[in-house]
Amino acid sequence: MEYYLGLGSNLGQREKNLAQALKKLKSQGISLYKVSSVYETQPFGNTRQPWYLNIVVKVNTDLPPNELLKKIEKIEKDMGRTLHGINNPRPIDIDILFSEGHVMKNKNLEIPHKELIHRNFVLVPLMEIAPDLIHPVLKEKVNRIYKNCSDESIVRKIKGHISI
Ligand code: PH2
Ligand code: MG
Ligand code: MG
Repeated sequence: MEYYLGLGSNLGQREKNLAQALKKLKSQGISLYKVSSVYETQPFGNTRQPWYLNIVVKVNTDLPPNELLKKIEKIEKDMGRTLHGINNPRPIDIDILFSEGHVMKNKNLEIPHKELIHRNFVLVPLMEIAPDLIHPVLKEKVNRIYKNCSDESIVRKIKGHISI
C-alpha cells in the first residue's frame, strides 16, 4: 500500500531527527518512494514554540493503516518524544496524511488527515511531490486544495534533499 506521511521536528537537531526517522522507517521495511525537499516552517497553532523542519514522503509497505500507525508511534517514542498535543515541541512527529485513496476513521486514526487541508507546512511539500494527488473525500487535487488554503504561515525551502 502507498501512503503519504508528513514528518516534522522542532526540537534538538531537526534535520538529523528527520533523517533518523526516515532511516527507522526504512529499517522497518517501509520503502521510501519520494522524499520532498526540507522546509523550514513557522509553527502553526501554538506560535510560541520553535520553528519546524517539515518534509513529506511517499512510502510503500504491506502494513495496514493501524499497523503502520503502531510502527510510527514506536519510532516517535524511541526518538524521545514524550509530550503529546499540538502545543508541545517534539523531536519528531510523523503523521499519516493519505493512504492510496482510502478513507477511514476510528478513535486512533483518521485518513486522510483531517487538518492537512489547512496547513501550508504539509501542503507546500506535498505540492512538490504530489500536486495531482486527489483527496478522496474532497475529490480535489492537492494543487487546488493548496490554492484554496488560507493559511498564511511561512514555509521556506532550505534544502533540496535530505541525506539519510
Ligand atoms: N505540527 C503540529 C502543530 N504545528 N507547525 C509546523 N510548522 N509544523 C508542524 O509539523 C506542526 C506545526 C502538530 O503536529
Ligand atoms: Mg502533526
Ligand atoms: Mg502526530
